[in-house]
Amino acid sequence: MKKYFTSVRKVKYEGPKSKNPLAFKQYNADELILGKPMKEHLRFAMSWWHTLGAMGEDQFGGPTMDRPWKHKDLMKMARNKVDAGFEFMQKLGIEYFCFHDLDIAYACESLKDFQDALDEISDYILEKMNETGIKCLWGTSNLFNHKRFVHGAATSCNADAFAYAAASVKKAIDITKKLGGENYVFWGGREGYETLLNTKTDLELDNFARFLQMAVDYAKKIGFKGQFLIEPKPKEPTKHQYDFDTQTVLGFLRKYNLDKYFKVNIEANHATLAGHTFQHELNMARINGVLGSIDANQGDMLLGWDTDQFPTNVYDATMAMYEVILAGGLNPGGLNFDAKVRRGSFETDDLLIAYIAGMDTFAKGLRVAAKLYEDKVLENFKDMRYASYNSGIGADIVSGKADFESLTKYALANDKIENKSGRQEMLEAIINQYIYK
Ligand code: XUL
Ligand code: CO
Repeated sequence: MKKYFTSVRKVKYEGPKSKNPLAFKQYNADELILGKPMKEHLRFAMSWWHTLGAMGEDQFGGPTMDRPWKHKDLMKMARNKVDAGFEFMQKLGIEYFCFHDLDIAYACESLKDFQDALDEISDYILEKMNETGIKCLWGTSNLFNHKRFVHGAATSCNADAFAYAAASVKKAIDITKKLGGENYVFWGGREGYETLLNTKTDLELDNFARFLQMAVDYAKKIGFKGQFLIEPKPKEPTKHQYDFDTQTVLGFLRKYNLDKYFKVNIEANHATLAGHTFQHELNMARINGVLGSIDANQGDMLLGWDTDQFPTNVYDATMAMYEVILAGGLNPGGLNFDAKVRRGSFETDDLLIAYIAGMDTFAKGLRVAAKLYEDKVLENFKDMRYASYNSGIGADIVSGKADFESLTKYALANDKIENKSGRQEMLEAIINQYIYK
């Protein structure tokens, strides 16, 4: 079989001193961290779309990447992509992949032809999965690319588009189930609005909930046991996306009694587009018990759009893995690189180099976060900071015993409030110290 990534047979762990660009410096799959192999903490996944589909196009220019799996015959190309993807994952020791229906197949004139193509290509993917042991982290349906979704999918003003979207999600759940997918993602590609002048937000949101309820009912019916995930994003492609951020998603799910069926897939660059840190979104998901999975990437803080860059920021990865550890891990979720190489990084080796950089960044983040966690650096400080709630009036507040009258009585007798420093700079310096090690 044709090989696509010929520069390396297998990417190995060579340690922090290695100068080999095609070796891991931090990611040592089987090394135990907090009693668990690194690979089980991280559960890395390859994104089919960015890795095998993206060709370097942007708003101003066409493809820059001449991928060796390109072929005029679209089914042949889809099969080449399967071969290339599995070779890539095996070489990097990545055990999961994520896909949209459109990225594993290709656009067809009719829905029937598209579904037939999906059946054929998923048979081939399944063959490769059985051969290699590589698994599916999640599947999804692309409900944003084609012009039929110009006004949205489940939130479209056009009921025919709603029906088409339902047929697409039904099929994508079928394929995800066939591939043993551990999760299914809903990213509301165009579920939002451009202007309120033409939008019935009430009907759109009710319909969105109806759509998600249908997905829940269908999954039950066919015995799909994967975790449903919603991926928040505040804007882009629409000016306002309904799944703005984790807290907005939770408010929506709770209103429609859907909260027990969904968790969230947090994407780093979506968090920053919402004006949050990556850690904020993970934290909000964790404290609400809905941290499902992660799309790991980073944005460019000087640009206002979704750049989907490979993560290289060790500080952010550390704080992200710290939240993951506190959440008790991601399983059945994982860490999917929803990231693409830059337009100028057009050689196939750049894909290997980018994944190695991303995997090393999160491996280093995990190492640092595990030490912070073991030493209880932040937890001890926080416990001390909130100690006033452990006894006396604080304990009465937390237990629900206090009311405005009892608090007023207390405040009148204790009106000289003494606060202590939050020691932010000290904590930041300690985190740096852990990273220096
Ligand atoms: C888009 C995005 C998607 C989802 C899956 O911003 O992140 O790739 O992850 O549809
Ligand atoms: Co994503």
